Amino acid sequence: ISPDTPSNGQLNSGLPKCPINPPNLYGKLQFHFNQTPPSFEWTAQNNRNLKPGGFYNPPNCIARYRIAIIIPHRSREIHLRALMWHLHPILQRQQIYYKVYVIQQAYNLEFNKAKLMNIGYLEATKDDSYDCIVFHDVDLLLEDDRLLYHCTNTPKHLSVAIDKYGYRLPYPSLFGGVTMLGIDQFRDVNGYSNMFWGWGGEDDDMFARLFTRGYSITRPPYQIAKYRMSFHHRDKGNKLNLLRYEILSNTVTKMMRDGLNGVKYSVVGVDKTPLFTNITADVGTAI
Ligand code: UD2
Ligand code: MN
Repeated sequence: ISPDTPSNGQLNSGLPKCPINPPNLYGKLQFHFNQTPPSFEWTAQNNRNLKPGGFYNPPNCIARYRIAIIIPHRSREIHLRALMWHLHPILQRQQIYYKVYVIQQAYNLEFNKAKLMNIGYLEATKDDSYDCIVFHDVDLLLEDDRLLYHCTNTPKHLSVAIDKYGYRLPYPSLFGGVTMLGIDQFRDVNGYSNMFWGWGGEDDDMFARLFTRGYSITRPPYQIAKYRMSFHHRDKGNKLNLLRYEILSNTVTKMMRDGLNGVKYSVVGVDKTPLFTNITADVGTAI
């Protein structure tokens, strides 16, 4: 990803490229954490530079990076309101060309986070051309905006230090929470496995895929890669996946047949709200 690729339609706009280091960052962020998060409408009122569908293109300089933000979601509206309130101003200060896609699992069958992320990739790359893609848990709120959601040449694990885990990695190969991959890198590992129904394992499988294809993961320093996780119990319909270790043991042999190239889903609806493009998908069931 060359940071010098100007976004389409602005080639001859005469605007300068955005600086490598965004000039108006705040550093440590304030949290109105214990209050109920603002409504989507209130957040939209306070983010007037957004275009329908949660799209932003810096008005005064040419963005260096074009990023699709993918949020897998079901029945976490309060967390989604908090994330929209918190994240949009950060991404705008970081002068990114971006769009937020919420991939909503339809119906109440077993949750399949990884399949929603595959769907997010496929639908976003049909919608526009991006340099990289961010997969973002709905409940993670960045504590310091000096952590840049800027594309890098290697896969990046952004949520390094989370309050729930005592601000350190629970284990060295953790690749869950908030991650960023180049568009081609994600395609090169055939995306996520579609076989992880319920909680756990899909992020470890992705780590194994990247390792198998020779990618090394980079992590920003934990001093700024700090997140708070909005409180939650285990969700209904997302019980511990008892097969996760068995599926994980077959990652290397299966990865080229289980992922982007075989994901079966149907889009039930697309709603361009002011803050995000809401794609509701039927992901089917395990059998
Ligand atoms: C960890 C990982 C997460 C995922 C999960 C195992 C970190 C920081 N997070 O999170 O990435 O690997 O373990 O699957 O390492 N969700 C819904 N509705 C549901 C259930 C899940 O929207 O009913 C989404 C939502 O974006 C949520 C994410 O899936 O943040 C992960 O689910 P979780 O937050 O319950 O899992 P958690 O916190 O154990
Ligand atoms: Mn969580």
